[in-house]
Amino acid sequence: MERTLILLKPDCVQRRLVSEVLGRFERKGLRLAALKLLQADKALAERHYAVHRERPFFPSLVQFLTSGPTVALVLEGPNAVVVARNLIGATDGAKAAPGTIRGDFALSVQNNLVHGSDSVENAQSEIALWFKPEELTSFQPVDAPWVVGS
Ligand code: D4T
Repeated sequence: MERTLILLKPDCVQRRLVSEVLGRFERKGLRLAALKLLQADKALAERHYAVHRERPFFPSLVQFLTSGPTVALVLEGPNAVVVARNLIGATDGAKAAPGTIRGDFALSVQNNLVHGSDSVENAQSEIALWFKPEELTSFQPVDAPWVVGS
């Protein structure tokens, strides 16, 4: 069982696509472990995208992530990291495959609606960055035997 951090970025919230995007993860069978709407400040955005600090697009990316509210969530399930990344699609919305979230709703590289952790290790540090331990919960959905088998 894995956990992954998902951000529904400010463009997702502004475009009222939160329920659509969240619904795709839920329908796949991943389950919520945490969920909140918050306004990211510059420090949080810079830490989240610290790996890109030297890239030319970094200031614009931080500006974008702090430009409005973000929905942060933790999803849980078997192979949650790769399952979520596959649902999200390629970084550039214009090139992302149809059927993926970005392929269906995004045309931009920066404004690409959603973030998903790219490894189990990064998921753990990103979850710790966006959530306090007491904000995380875990439960066994009643349909688990039907979704993941026994
Ligand atoms: P995230 O991290 O948001 O899930 O996106 P990806 O994992 O798909 O892509 P990434 O880490 O390479 O890029 C992080 C973030 O930076 C934006 N970006 C990226 C940008 O604005 N300009 C660029 O040229 C690139 C490569 C988009 C996502």
